[in-house]
Order: sequence, then structure tokens, then C-alpha cells
Amino acid sequence: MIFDIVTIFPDLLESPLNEGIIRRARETDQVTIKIYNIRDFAPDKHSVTDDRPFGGGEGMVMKADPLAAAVEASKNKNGTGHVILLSPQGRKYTQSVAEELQTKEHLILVCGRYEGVDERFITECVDDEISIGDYILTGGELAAMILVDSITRLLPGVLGCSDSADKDTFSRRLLKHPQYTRPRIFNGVEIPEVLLSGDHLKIAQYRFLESVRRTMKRRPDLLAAEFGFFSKAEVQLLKKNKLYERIKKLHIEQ
Ligand code: 9D3
Repeated sequence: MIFDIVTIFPDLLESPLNEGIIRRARETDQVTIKIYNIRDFAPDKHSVTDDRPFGGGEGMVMKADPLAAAVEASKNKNGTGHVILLSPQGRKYTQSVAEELQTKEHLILVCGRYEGVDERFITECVDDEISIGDYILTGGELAAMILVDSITRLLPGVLGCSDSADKDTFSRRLLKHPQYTRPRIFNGVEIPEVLLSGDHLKIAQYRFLESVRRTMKRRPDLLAAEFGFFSKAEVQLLKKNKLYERIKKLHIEQ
């Protein structure tokens, strides 16, 4: 997978891309990441990348021509690329969007700044516009990092078996159950006794129920969507713990 990132703040991206799993994926050539400084593609001698909006108003708008030239440069080296503008006006980023983008060979991530970018850059050069959620950032750089991070970990061979928990029979799209490690007592608080029982079925059932309870409390939307996807054994366990009817109600209400 090739990620090309187009930004006016290349330094902002250096260290997050040079640590941990992303660093290892780069070192083993599972991903190639190149950063393009928009300033280098500004035609005038002062490297101007923004200007005042036609029609007046607050703030500055990113100029179309330097952005287009930077995107062209990233394409020339690698053939084609799927051009994504990170912007508050984009479609909302989710795990299923990450899975969709993982199938592309070359992503060009364009980070907006200021009040926005010239609309003609979007209509002429951009294939896809993405927002990471309903909160206000100062620019698209951190959003681009979130795409790189979440897509890289999906690539075959990037994660070891450490992520196998994702495929746990008893986990799916529920929130993770609480976890504990040594010491057995912290601040006078003991760990749940069942975890010391050595009874693997009982432990799996305890964890499943804790996941369901936590998801019910914090993310009822996720739990409602899971209704109908529980196994026979899970349904039995949920009924025994008076959770089944509550989840059914959530599902109907949603
Ligand atoms: C103060 C200007 N805002 C008016 C309400 C508009 C605005 C312009 C540019 C708000 C944020 C930004 C910078 N944000 C991004 O470039 C961005 C972003 C975001 O702010 N939230 C969620 N996802 C993204 S992706 C890019």
C-alpha cells in the first residue's frame, strides 16, 4: 500500500509515522509513505498556498493550483491514486470505510487547513472526501494519521497474532470486557474471582456478559445492531441473565 500525504505541515506527521506498528510496516516495505509539502508546489516565489475568498468573508482559502500540482506529482511517480480530501464536509469515517480503502493500492491523502479549499480543486482532482467525526480540528493532518493507522493495521501481515482477540467468538462488535493483570490487589481492590477459577467456559461467559453490560451502558447503538447475530449459547446466557429482552427492546427502538 502506498500512502502519499499532501500537507503544509510535513513536520507534524513525521513522528507518528515513525513509531510502533506503522514504523515496522514501513521498514518491512508493507507500506510506503511519502509526504508532499504543498509549499514546494506553489508557483510564485513566496510559496503562497492560500488566499482571501472571492466574495469576501473571514479567513483564507487554500489555492487550487498548488494542491493540484502536489497531487499530480504524487501520481506521476506511482501511476494512479485514489485522492481523498480530509475535510469537515466529507462522509463520516468508520471501520467499514477503512475496509473499503484497504483494497486500494495507492491513497493520496490531502490535508486541508484554514477555512477550506478552493471548490475547483475538489471537483477537478478529488475522488473522495472524508471527515473523521463531528468535532472541529485545526486541519486534516491528524485525520490523515487516523486513516493511515487504521488502514495499515488491516493490511495482511502487518499485525502479528496479537490482534486475534478481534475474532473471539464472544467479542465481535461489542465493547471489550474489563481486563486485569498483576498485582491481584491494587488500592485494596481485588480482581473478579472467576478469573482465578481456571474454568475457561465460565471465564468466557463472564467476559461475554461484561462486554454486553458495558456496551449496553456506553454504546446501546452497537448492541442494538448486534441483536439477531448472537449464537444459541449466547442467547441462552443472555436470557438467563435477564439481558435478552433489554437488548431486543433496544433493537426495536433503534
Ligand atoms: C472555524 C472554521 N470552521 C467553521 C465552523 C470550518 C472549519 C474549517 C476547517 C472547521 C475545521 C477545519 C479543519 N478541519 C479539517 O480539516 C478536518 C476535520 C475536522 O475538523 N473534523 C473532522 N474531520 C476532519 S477531516 C479534516
